Amino acid sequence: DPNQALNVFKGLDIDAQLALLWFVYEQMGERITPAAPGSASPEIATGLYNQVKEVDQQEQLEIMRAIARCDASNQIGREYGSLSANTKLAFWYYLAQGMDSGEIIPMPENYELDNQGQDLLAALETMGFEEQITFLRDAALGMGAEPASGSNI
Ligand code: 45D
Repeated sequence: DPNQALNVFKGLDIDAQLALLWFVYEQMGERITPAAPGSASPEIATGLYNQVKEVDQQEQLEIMRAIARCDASNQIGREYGSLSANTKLAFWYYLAQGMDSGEIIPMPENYELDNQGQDLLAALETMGFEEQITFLRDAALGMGAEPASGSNI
């Protein structure tokens, strides 16, 4: 179930988390569409995406790693942290599309998930679309630094 999957996800190292999201994106493919209008803020996600697009590839990767590990010293990670769950997910979706179009650093050609990651991917593949979205939304929600006024005091 999505909750158990999330626990496994959080146990992966940061690079494996990014790689797993990428493989999920590839596997969901064209079924991902902006579902309910208004449930995300596409302008905000696009604005943040554009900031990532501007920097060189290595820095793009460092930004994504910083978000994934909730690094509060990263400006984009802090902005990300203040977004709603759906907008966070839309942002990851734009990043993945950017990887497809060549605007964002691609996956290394021969990257392979470790066993734990492969098992998780296989488990996610058995889930329905709604459950996958639940997993992704929770995964995206758990990333990024809390805003200064948040509950992480
Ligand atoms: O060199 O608009 C490694 C809703 C190794 C509704 C690497 C929705 C080292 C509103 C770290 C692997 C929310 C339902 C390199 C939309 C190394 C709405 C790089 C749906 C280079 C759209 C790895 C949204 C990298 C959905 C760069 C369902 C990995 C969105 C990057 C789903 C991975 C989005 C990325 C998904 C993965 C996005 C960017 C699954 C993104 C996945």
